Amino acid sequence: MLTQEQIQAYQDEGYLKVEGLFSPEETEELGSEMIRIINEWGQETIGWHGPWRERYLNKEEQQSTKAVFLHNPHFYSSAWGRVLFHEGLTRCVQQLVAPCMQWHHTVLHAKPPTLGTPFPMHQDHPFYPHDGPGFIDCLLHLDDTPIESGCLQVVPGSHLGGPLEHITGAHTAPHLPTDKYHPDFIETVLVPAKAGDMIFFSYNMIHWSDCNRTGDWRKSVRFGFHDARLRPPNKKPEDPYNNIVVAGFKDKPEAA
Ligand SMILES: O=C(O)CCC(=O)C(=O)O
Repeated sequence: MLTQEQIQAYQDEGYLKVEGLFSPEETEELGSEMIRIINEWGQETIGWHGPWRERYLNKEEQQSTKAVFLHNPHFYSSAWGRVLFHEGLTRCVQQLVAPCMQWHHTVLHAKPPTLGTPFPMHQDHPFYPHDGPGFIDCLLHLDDTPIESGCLQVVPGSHLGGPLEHITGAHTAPHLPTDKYHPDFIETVLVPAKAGDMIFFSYNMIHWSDCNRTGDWRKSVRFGFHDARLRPPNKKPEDPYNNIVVAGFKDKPEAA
């Protein structure tokens, strides 16, 4: 159970780290299953594309970063299916957002050893817009993630301004314009973590992370959940918008 102070901190700052939400045994099982998934199904890329790379990386590094991204680990491993109903996780998202929570996605973001890719400043809203603020990202750390391995960095309170305009298009992953939003101009808070820690954050919170410059992997998995009443803004009212309900019961909305 979260305390009232933790819930208030999430509401005020837009993020909350919960240490040891997953036990060492749970983290070890999920971590070793993930290594097997990466080895059998994973593919290394340079990470997100886009003009932002010129502002975050030197010329040589722009082409030599490494990343392994993988959606839906539950397609390969039942442990990654069961975890959607993890009691500690579902209780936290209920307390932080709403009594009935719907799963949206699970995605691995792994930064391999030298040189794991950075992520530019962005909100997650443009990746999966919904019609309200009740969307929470949950970053489960599978490895110890010190500052040098490219831990998450956040702009506390930035979620309160709502969705911002991002640079988008086929040539780039959505990111905030680098002439205004860049670590050179915007102060951010480092959130290093240990394996088993979870960082909860609003999809409207501005965040980024630097390269992994250590000799170790930095693997984390982001779960996205939202208040089951939320919908993508351009969905027709008559079209259902359902997915796995991980906590609570989804009431039928009243006809408009
Ligand atoms: O894992 C990270 O460091 C950041 C990933 C990210 O930007 C995200 O989950 O939206």
